[in-house]
Amino acid sequence: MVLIMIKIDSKDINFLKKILKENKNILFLCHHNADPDAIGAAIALKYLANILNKSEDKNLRISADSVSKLSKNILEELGESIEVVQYPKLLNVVFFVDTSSLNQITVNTQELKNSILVMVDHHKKTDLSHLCSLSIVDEGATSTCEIVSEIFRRMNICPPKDIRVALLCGILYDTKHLKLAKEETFQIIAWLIRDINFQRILYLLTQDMDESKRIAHLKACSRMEIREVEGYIVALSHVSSHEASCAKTLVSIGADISFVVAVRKKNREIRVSGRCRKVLSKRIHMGEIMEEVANKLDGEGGGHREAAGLNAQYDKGKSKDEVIREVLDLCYDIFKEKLYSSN
Ligand SMILES: [Mn+2]
Repeated sequence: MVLIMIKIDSKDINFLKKILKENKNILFLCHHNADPDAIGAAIALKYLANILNKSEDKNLRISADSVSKLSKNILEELGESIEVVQYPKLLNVVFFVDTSSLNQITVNTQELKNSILVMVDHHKKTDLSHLCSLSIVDEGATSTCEIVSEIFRRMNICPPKDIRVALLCGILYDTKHLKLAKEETFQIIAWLIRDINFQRILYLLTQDMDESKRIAHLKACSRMEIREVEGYIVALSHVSSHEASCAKTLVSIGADISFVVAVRKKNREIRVSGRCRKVLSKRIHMGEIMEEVANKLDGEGGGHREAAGLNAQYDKGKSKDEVIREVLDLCYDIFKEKLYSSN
């Protein structure tokens, strides 16, 4: 069997080994709202640093300015902790884990130049990688955890069970429970999963939806207005928060296209989120619709073919109901226009 694996330059593997062996003060930085991929990769890299460096007085830390709820569950389950702090104290070596640019972290940028910088990531490279002495970046990898697993495999080190659980969580999370997995993802999973119950990993990655989100979904449904254009079902609704998730829900339960408005009087802000089915996205582009609606509202909008949104200022001269009505009508009209012109 030919093993298809992520390609990492042997020179890079050796250089990484050298950095970890020779440095005992290392900070592993994760991006804002650190997700299971960032957390899993950082935990595993810290473990690697710990076994490669023999000093007694090591200082190996993981830090992020915020951590997602799911990541907190995983950390708790594995008995790991990370420091949640802005402007962490920088150490001799600083790793950017699952992080491609400086706007994803809160650090003292000036002080960074006193450290050896290393990047391990799977996003598109940015200028930050030029500042790094070593960047192990593979845009083709589904997750940073997949890259880190491959680093272990190439170094011939099989990490202990807890570390493999952390890596599997990251891979499962970033591949949307394997929907985005590639052949090499399965190869690396086969290598990691020995003695691990796959259902346990899936369980670690499930969480109850917030009550506020569930209520918003239900309100969006109960307030929904249904219209029809050329056989397409258009769902229009409004909530005060979670509009994106509500728009997604309306499509998932049967609409072809949905627009959900949230008027936030306090912030004097109007937000709209739109979603449509893949079939419909072959005819219209949600991002273009949102951009055009935003223009009419003097706001800003855009996005992808199937998912998009906009922000605009709320004009206090009008009542909330009036604004909601106007904005939804506008979304509907522009959608209709775009649909007709696509014929
Ligand atoms: Mn990631």
